[in-house]
Amino acid sequence: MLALWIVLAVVVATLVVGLVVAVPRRRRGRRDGGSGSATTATIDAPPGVAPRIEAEPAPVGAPPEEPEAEVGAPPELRDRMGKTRGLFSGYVRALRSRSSVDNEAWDDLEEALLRADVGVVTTTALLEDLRSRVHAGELRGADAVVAALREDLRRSLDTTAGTGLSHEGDGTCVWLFVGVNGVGKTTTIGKVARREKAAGRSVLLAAGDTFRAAAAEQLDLWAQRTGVEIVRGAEGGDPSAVVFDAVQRAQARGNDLVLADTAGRLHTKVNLVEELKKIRRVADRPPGHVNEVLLVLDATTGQNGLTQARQFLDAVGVTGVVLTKLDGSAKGGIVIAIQRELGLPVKLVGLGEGPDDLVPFDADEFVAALFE
Ligand SMILES: Nc1nc2c(ncn2[C@@H]2O[C@H](COP(=O)(O)OP(=O)(O)O)[C@@H](O)[C@H]2O)c(=O)[nH]1
Ligand SMILES: [Mg+2]
Repeated sequence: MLALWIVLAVVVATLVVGLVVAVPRRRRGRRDGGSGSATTATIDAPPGVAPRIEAEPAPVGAPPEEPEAEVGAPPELRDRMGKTRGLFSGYVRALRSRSSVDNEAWDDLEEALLRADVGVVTTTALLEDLRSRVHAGELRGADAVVAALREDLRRSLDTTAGTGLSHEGDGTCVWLFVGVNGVGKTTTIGKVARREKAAGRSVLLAAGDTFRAAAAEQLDLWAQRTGVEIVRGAEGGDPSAVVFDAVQRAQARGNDLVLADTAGRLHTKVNLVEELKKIRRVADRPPGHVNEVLLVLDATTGQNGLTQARQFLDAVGVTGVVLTKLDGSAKGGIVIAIQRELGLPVKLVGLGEGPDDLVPFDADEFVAALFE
């Protein structure tokens, strides 16, 4: 009996020791993410909050950090636009099941467009046109109205087709990223750097958001992740000087492209606009030339984003929009409002926080995602 108790005690003790050793190992493995890379930093900053940076300390004598592996397959717009699609396609299905297009049907369609944040101006214009075509006998029945709306939306996005990002010109090409705090400028720069590098271009990042030290650190992490160079300045320093240095460095090193981050907030609004104008002027001086000024807008803010956009438009000559967080928003209709009300092409769309979650905007895919 005593022998049996001793055997049992030994077995239990072995199990306990095994667990104590195994659990921390498993936790550590998860934090490493199994990427095999020394770069394990993650950024998880809600808008306006300094990013939380968690990094495994590199062991002494460890090899230099390797940038992340190959660019992965881009996400599908349709898969990531679940919220907008769920909302919009539900209304469209209900409309199709109606025997006639009565007042209630028009109200439902209006509600669908407004809830998807297409905006009052654009919604009114689209529906007035459809109504008059129904009255003229040109469109008969709900299916025809839905098909016509789809075609109208597709056509209103036509001007965005084929508007890629420009690399033209001699010297150092600069793309500036502007927009209010928290919309996703820094994250987008990281993703763009990765895409451009994968396309064979040599990229240099300019940490032009000198408002907070954390902003440059966040960009630095993206530089490490993507294996590109970065030029940083001091916190509170002159952002134009950082961008100027970056262009000089890029010219000296033969980089093809400078991606310049900017602050979304200074101490006053007037200063921000003036500062952005200055950055643009400095970046545009030979050997630099600004080919793109990309206004980054957060899709979850919907129509408020348009108000922000107008302030930047007048100041810095925006060439296109990057619409971020379309994955988390039911307000994807903002794409249509941006195009129709601001006359700006949406060039890129952010579909998540990961390094590959950025795709060129495709009007056909977008409209199909809304209706199917
Ligand atoms: N879901 C989602 N989150 C995003 C996207 N783009 C950026 N974010 C997140 O938005 C937050 C703010 O981004 P950040 O780049 O710091 O914004 P910035 O202040 O404009 O530079 C971060 O938590 C990002 O991970 C996107 O396309 N989808
Ligand atoms: Mg930033």
